[in-house]
Amino acid sequence: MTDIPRSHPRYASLVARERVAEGVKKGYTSIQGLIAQGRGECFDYLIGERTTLSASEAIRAAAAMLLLARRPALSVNGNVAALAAEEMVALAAALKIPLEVNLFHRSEERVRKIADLLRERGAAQVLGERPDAAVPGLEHARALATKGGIYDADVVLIPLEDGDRCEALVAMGKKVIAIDLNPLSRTARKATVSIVDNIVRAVPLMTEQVQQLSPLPRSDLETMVQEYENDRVLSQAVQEIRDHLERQSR
Ligand code: PTJ
Repeated sequence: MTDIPRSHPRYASLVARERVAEGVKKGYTSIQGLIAQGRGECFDYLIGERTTLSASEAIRAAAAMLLLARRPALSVNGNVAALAAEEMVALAAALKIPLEVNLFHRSEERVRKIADLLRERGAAQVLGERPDAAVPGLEHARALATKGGIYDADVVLIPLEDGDRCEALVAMGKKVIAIDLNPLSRTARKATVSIVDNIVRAVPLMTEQVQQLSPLPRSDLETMVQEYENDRVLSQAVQEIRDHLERQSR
């Protein structure tokens, strides 16, 4: 990786870019992942490269939803592996659940490399290498899922996803938590809880929330989930971008 000095004003963003480029070189991130990263960087810039109030609210609701779930699942693709492998392993450990590799541009080699990377970073169990079910309504290999994982889950976390799979999972009756820097994306619009934040910031905050909320009674968690309104939170995310741009252009 290119050596980025910590003093560089765009340190975090440049390190993330290097990680995705490294993922492509090592063969676990798709070449298309570079374009997704560029789009993400642009939205992160508009948001102000911080976790906004609306994102914090979504993160809290997502943590409550994961704790209430009968069978939660966490999906990992090539960009997620490059940017937040350790952080996803920590979230899975806090929830005591496996991670599942689930790819848009699927190749068996990439699935294996991502699973190996997650195990290297300490994952106790990784699903996705031997899918035995398919999400209805999706064509081709991206429908592949695992029984006991995403296929049977009642709540699924899908970071950096495309809208089709989000919609298909919702159509199966699942609650879907998205992490997507674009508040206007189809994924963000279709998900049950949309976290408009960079995965690099959002996942550690989710793990923190899972740890903080886990001692609470179920009724408190249920109230948090019931009070959460995704449309309102997404409108707030757009307003936060507007406000940020206004401050910057003064
Ligand atoms: O590894 P694969 O084959 O499963 O492919 C993964 C990608 C990400 C290439 C694939 O899912 C894809 O093409 O996704 P999209 O349709 O480009 O959507 C990705 C979304 O994630 C976009 O809305 C981006 O703005 C957003 N995004 C990109 N980087 C980040 C992000 N959101 C949060 N944090 C990021 N770092």
